[in-house]
Amino acid sequence: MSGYEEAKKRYAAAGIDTDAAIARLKTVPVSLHCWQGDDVGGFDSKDALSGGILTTGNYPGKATTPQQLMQDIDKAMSLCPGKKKLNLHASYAIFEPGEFADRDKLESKHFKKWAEYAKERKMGIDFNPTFFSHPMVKDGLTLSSPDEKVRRFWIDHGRACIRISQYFAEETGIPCVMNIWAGDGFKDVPADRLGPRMRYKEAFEEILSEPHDPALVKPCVESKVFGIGVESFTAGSSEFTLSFAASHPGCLPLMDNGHYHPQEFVSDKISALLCFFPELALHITRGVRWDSDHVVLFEDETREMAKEVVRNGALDRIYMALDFFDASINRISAWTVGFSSWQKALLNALCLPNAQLKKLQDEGRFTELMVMQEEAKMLPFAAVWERYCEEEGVPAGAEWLKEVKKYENDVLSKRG
Ligand code: RNT
Ligand code: ZN
Repeated sequence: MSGYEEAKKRYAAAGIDTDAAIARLKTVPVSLHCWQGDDVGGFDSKDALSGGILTTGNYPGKATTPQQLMQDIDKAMSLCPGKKKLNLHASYAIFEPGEFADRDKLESKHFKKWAEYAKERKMGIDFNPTFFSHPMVKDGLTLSSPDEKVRRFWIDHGRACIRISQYFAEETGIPCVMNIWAGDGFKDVPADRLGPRMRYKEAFEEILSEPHDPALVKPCVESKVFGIGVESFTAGSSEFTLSFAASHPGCLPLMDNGHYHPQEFVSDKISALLCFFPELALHITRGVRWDSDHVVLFEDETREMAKEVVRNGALDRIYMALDFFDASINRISAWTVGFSSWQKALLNALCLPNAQLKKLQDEGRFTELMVMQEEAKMLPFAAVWERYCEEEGVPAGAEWLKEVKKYENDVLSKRG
């Protein structure tokens, strides 16, 4: 008997159908973020990364052109099992030689190559306006700036992005999740907190007033507790974005698990939001001591978040995207480990006796609940994962690292 057949029997004895779990996972899209490939650089500006986020490290071989980035994404995706979606930022617009459009003037034609790329691969696209790394970020503010010209520029950018999101959805036939995150805030104690937040609110409303089909474009608002250089105040705090989404039908809250106090857990917040929102969105990351955006690993909180998505029956209500950027390691490996870790977490959650565990809880049998939850950790999950990878035609285990090394030798090391 193969390792998988043996494992399948063990799971079946616990009431779990691993074939069904694998089949289900194959239908669930997860968005892979383009920005791990070039340290959030983008193609539209030479400005250094700013806006409260930061990459550290200088591993050689990063993509500097659209062709390189597409080639690298292809490589990473070929090593990851599962259904993919591509997550783009507006700063990844592709201009013809001599052409340029500033962010407030972006059009769908500047993303035609990405739409074609995604269509050829039968993927959907998610999109993000880019409210950072740009000279129009004034005193750390964009949509909440007291300067009317600054605000106008960024509102126009947001509206342009709604049109581009609609274009992506129409081209690919798959809804486009458009996430609004701006790092607007203050380094030191502000004298006025309400003013910036009211301006931010009104700016969001103007952006959302751009005509779009709510079945095709899913606008989200992402909160954050603080950023580097804006430690004292963030306009888009958790209360702000949640209240905004709750009071603006069609707008989804987006939780990034790096954006809360270290003892707050997004795994606990998912069910709270599911009580009120028909749909929500996640940025899956790994914060080490702060919102450091380390590569996602198959660790406790990752697993717990996936469990909450799966056992609440919310795989179709939660848009899942990865969000990390580590410039200190091979970027293809970073993508592969991060994407695969979330795949593992979802598969693991699908292979747990969720209904039985819930029953134990409801019957107040907490001793058995603890014992059974611990026992479930010992099921032969590796064999199920390997079968999933095999069916998806990707190398399981560290086999894929050999391919990355070869790619590094043949392609990445030849980049200037
Ligand atoms: C920043 C937010 C945001 C960005 C991306 C690049 O703290 O997490 O989602 O990481 O938009
Ligand atoms: Zn994020």
